[in-house]
Amino acid sequence: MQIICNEQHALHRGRMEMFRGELVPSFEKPERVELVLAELRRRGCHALAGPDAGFDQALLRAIHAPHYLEFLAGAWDAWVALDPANATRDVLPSYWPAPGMRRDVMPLSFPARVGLYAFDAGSPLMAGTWEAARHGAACAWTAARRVAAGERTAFALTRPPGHHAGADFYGGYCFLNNAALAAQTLRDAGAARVAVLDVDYHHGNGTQAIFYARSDVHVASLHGNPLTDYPYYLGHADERGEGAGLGFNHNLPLARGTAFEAWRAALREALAGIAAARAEALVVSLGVDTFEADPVAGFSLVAEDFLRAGEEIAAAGLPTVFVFEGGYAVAQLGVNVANVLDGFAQIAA
Ligand code: SP5
Ligand code: ZN
Repeated sequence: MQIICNEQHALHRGRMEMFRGELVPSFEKPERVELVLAELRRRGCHALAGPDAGFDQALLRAIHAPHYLEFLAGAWDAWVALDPANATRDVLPSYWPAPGMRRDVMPLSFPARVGLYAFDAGSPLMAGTWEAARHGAACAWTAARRVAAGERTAFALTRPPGHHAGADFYGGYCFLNNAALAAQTLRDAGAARVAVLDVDYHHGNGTQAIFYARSDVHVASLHGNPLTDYPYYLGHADERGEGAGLGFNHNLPLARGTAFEAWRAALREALAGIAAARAEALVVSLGVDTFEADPVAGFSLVAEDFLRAGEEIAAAGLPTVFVFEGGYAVAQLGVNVANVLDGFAQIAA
């Protein structure tokens, strides 16, 4: 299998995230990708490559608002300009507009601007964030190009993850929506209809929002019920799309503690919806925070279940781009991700 990865991911190394009133060490860290890569190398059978040349910001504008991209590109310098001592601290938001307050006037104050773009206080932005995110997006774009060119599958092994990032907002450790970019790339390369299957523990609110009114990209997501789990304010079963996109968004919220059998039933339901939408290509937002020992999530999949999950996804028979998302039980991360890919490869071969 083709693995598209980069070294610049390590430039993003958030220090702390806000959790219940205190700053705790960030769960989303460079070791995540390093350990997955080590396990893939150990198993062999994978061709590693960097992103193709020619990726530029114009491609990102198919997914993200220009003013948001400008904000991300300039955020670090604006933060340090506030106070040189900020160079040793990450950006976290402190202020948000309440309902009824103005979002249509861009504040001059940088901390006030952050609150217009960040939807949580758990996603540190630092000096290398923009560069890491752009290289990650380039990997997702490249993996999609490989699949569009005829590969059965490719894996964009990148971080920071992407599925919580919307057209003009970030959160959930995500800044640029890699899966959305991969889906759009497949569309641009000629697939009439594309599906995104999001198996991360958390609802992919950014991906849903980006494609909510579109019928050409069907979005299906299996996740912890937003009544109890992050991102809380989106991901319910009655969110089915709007306008032309009505019927092309499929949420399958599951209770905390859900184990593989029930999870697989939901996966099959999601794949049936993807088949009914007559998708010609598939993007999988591959988070493995569904693992029983994950420190930020609540399902109870075990390592072996990830092999079965890969087999189920391969049985859909679609050209498939995998994009790395969450998964924070670092010791088992490599095995769990490699199991999905190996399960896929066994059926796809
Ligand atoms: C891509 C992705 O998986 N983003 C997830 C963001 C989740 N952020 C909220 C995490 C809540 C942290 N809970 C800590 C529990 C400590 N025992
Ligand atoms: Zn997640």
